[in-house]
Amino acid sequence: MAWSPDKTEVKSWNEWDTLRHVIVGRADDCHIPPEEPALEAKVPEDSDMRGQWGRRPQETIDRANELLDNFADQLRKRGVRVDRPTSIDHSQPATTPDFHTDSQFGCMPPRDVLLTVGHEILEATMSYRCRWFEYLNYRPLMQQYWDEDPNFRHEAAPKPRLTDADYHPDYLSDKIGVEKRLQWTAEKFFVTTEEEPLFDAADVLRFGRDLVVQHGFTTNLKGIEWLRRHFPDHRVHTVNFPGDPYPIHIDATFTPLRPGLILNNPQRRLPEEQRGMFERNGWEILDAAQPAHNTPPPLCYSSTWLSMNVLVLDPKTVCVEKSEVYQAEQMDKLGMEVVEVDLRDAYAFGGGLHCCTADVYRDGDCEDYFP
Ligand code: DAV
Repeated sequence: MAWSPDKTEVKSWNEWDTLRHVIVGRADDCHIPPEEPALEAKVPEDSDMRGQWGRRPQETIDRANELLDNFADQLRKRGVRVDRPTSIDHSQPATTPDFHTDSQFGCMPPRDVLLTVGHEILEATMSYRCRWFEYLNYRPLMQQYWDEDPNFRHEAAPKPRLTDADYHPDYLSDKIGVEKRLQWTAEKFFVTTEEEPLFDAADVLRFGRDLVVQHGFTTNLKGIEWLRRHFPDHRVHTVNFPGDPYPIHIDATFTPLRPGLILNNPQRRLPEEQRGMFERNGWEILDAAQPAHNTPPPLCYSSTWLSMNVLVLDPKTVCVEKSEVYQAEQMDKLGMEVVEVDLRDAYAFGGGLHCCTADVYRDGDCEDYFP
């Protein structure tokens, strides 16, 4: 049955079929959280964020909200239904029997927390203490979908304990240096241990029957095994990208645009031995265009490669950040219509156009692209 704006239905099997209903995050009350093991490993040695924490400056919150509101309006004008989360108070400390953190993170980006697979939305375990309660920002929407769609499966992965046993102490110095980090990621020695299953939703890409999951700082092998057991009708593939000294989240590294075509970050190429399933099935893996910027904006966790963190609206249409002119040009040459979205001043809140959204409904069914 065709999608109707008057009826809520949760369904999305991949990253590219026509988008009908989406969640766009909010910058409200976002914090730079205090130091904690997993977060320290992600912040580059020379970052302006080292040693800082607290509520983000109000003018940056207002500006990011303005851009996110505009993006939501742009999507609505194209006929996409857009829902927004309800921010909790992120200044509240979080304490469990196992850990304490003096503040939380924010209501951004939803892609990190919510994994939509078919009729299910799964709340990820997360791997940062400051993000343990982040799912609460989305619970009003989850409850609404639950009430309105009788086929919606609302699931939550087991909450991790996040004791010190979850993190390798070797990683917790600010003087490691990029060379050492690159060696460690090539050896698949990451900040998180295999104490218990850990994953962020943004480490997962959906290709119909196949899920491609990045092993890195935010997702460990037990997390991937948990996903494999949780989705028994899917094939779950583990990938890693040795060129990334701070590997969190797959969506500035590997970007499927349509069946048969993926952009890959040229500094973080998928290793040869992991390309088999794509090559055997005639998929092309292209190097993404260079970012337009040499540095990320101030107080930003992410790299300049948010250039390739695009949101595909359908196999011929893609949202690209407005200043990312090289990425837009490449999309144009690939035959895609480019929708320009001004978002760079919101990057610091956790990412780009893919990050700041989470799928609720896309057309299409669960197909097997890698038979
Ligand atoms: O390149 O810093 C950002 C991904 C955010 N979801 C990077 C990864």
